Amino acid sequence: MTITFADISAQLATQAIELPSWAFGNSGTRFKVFSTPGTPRTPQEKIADAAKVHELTGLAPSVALHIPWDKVDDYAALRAFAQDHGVDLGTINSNTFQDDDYKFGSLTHTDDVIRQKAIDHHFECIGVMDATGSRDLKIWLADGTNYPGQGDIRGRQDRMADSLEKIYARIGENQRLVLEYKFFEPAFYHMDVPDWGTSYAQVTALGDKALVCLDTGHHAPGTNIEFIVMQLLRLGKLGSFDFNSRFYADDDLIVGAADPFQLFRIIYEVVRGGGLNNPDVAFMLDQCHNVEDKIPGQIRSVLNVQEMTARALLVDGGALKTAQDAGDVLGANAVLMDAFYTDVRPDLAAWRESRGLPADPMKAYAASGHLAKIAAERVGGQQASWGA
Ligand code: LRH
Ligand code: MN
Ligand code: MN
Repeated sequence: MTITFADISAQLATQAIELPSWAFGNSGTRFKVFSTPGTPRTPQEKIADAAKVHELTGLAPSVALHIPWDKVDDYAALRAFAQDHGVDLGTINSNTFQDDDYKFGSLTHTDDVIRQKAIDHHFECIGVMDATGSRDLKIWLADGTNYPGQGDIRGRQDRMADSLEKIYARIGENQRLVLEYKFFEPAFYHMDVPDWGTSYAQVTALGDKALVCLDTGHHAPGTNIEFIVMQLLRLGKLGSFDFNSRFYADDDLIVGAADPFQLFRIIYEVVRGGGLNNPDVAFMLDQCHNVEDKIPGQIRSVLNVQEMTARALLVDGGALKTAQDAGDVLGANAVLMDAFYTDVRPDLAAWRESRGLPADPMKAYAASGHLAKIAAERVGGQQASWGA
């Protein structure tokens, strides 16, 4: 049975992708951070920009915060501000990678005073979650070593387990802890959470409210990411995605820009594994916009995810299974490729219009004059992250 766009539109209607506040700040490389006109100066302005993306796409109803980048005095007021703008506050990201004390580690540190400082930071983040109504605490650790022998890699694992246990004990009834992995950088010899297996082992030891976060940019070149997606869903431990694109390393480029086919394959496994529109799996972006405008960059990103979701939903599962069971290698592959090569853009444009959204959100934003307006209003925007 061929699947048509009409068959999948209901599933598209409930899709939600969380935007990172830091995507709206200035960013660059270690060589240069570029600034763009209209860059937000405050967490409130970042939230307002995220709300703009949601207004034009209907796809981005929440914003993730990074603490301390988005530190404010009154988080309940920030939540009210977000809701007034039509979005919610989402995942709270901790940050133990910009303090001199963490040069040799944070949750893995050998010095109990520093390790406790890192644990306390996570307690503070849980306090923020209580005020914002956020469900997820996302932990990504820069911890690792640069040289063989520099650290006791097993001892570091044990200290991390102990630190995570203390943090997990404070996680509320309706809250979760997600542990993100990354195979290298900033540490080059070893990272303390380099891969999904380590994250899985650590969160499994904690309990049901601890899950894995998969950042698509955090794998070695050639890694079969959709296989990891399948496995984590199968194990009930895929908590969230950080979507972005990479060519070489942790490039944080627009999701779907470098390899749309990979994004399609990932989302196909999400659909196959029951992860789509499943509140247990958070879809987030984790991106920076170094040379392109940020609001259109985020609009493009959520549209890319939507487009590949539509294509993945068009895979004819019945025909695929028949071909697989018959050992029809090329037939099975063709079923997948037929869906991938389907141009869903005209159907999505018409569907958006039928829901009161602009047919082409990119064009609508460009025509809106919003960028010129914020450029005139905002002077001296903030850097996204490093060195903020
Ligand atoms: C680390 C990472 C992590 C951070 C974000 C800014 O590379 O992906 O998610 O919180 O970048
Ligand atoms: Mn990430
Ligand atoms: Mn990253």
